[in-house]
Amino acid sequence: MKMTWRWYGVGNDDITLDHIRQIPGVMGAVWSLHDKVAGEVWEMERIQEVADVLASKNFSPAVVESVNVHDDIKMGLPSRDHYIDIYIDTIRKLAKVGVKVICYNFMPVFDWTRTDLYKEHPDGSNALFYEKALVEGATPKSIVDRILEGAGEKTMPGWEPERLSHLEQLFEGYKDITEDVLFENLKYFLEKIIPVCEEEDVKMAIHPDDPPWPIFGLPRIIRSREHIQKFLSLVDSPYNGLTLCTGSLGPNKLNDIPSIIREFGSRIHFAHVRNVKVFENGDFIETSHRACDGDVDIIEVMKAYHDIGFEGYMRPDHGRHLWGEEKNCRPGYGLYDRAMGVMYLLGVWDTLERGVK
Ligand SMILES: [Mn+2]
Repeated sequence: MKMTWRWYGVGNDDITLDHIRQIPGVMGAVWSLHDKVAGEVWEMERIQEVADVLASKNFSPAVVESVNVHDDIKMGLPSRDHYIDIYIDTIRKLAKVGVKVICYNFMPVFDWTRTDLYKEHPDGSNALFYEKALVEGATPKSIVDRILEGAGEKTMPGWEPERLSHLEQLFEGYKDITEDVLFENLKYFLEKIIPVCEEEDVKMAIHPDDPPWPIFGLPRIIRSREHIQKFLSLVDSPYNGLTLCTGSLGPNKLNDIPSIIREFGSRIHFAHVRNVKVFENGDFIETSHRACDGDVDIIEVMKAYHDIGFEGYMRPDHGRHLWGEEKNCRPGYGLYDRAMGVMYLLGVWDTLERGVK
């Protein structure tokens, strides 16, 4: 297992590479060109620039999260071929600097969705929170406003104000897209890109839907064992793989994550490890990584990875915001709780390595 850390780039993240290299065991920075919108060309000079900065601090550039997929590809519009060509161009360029895994998602309109960015825990820390009834009774626009207002000046992946300003148009575009059609459009995309990935030795790793159920009538197709199995069979190549996110699958308690890891382990290229506490009414809040703090048994998750001999990349996913850091950090991406998360995950891992059961 190779431990990594999501980093938003020079001038775009208060947590610097110098901070990150003091966290034990972190070998790579998970990066992206965060100013690029879906479908935009990634210039080689920009890619090289990030690779050089990472190399200067001894970090691997092997994981990119994300290269976003244009809505025309998800909707299956005639213009998709143009955007797929651009995607292929980006894959080839990223391969040149040593990128081995690209994380992406295929969620229509909304990426991850929450109702509160800073919900307080009893201990005074705060974290991302999802209130089920509120989303069920809300309009998409009101959730967008709520999230963007909460984020203030910070840009957040998946929540680009420009794109979301065309909300009605986006919903109109998806109105006839069922789960089956979305799967077909994903298959079309994969059939074009996976041969290129095989040639370039870059593995694609789809991120599950977060939360793992349909919202606002939009289809969501990566949210259970059955969906994952269907997804992997769309194109049966090791290069068509998963980002297994415990925090995304976790809010549905029917998802047995350790058994999903054991079943599909060889296709998991990137592990997001995060804990969530799920309430009886379906609400959930993100917690520390410690197994007993939430409903995802992180120890069993790590044991499953250890048992399958997982050699892919891992990162602590979101963390809580501690000691007032929410004033400066991106929601979910503070320093302290994620750093403690790394130590917890490595603590469990190191113990397993010693054979202590
Ligand atoms: Mn994740």
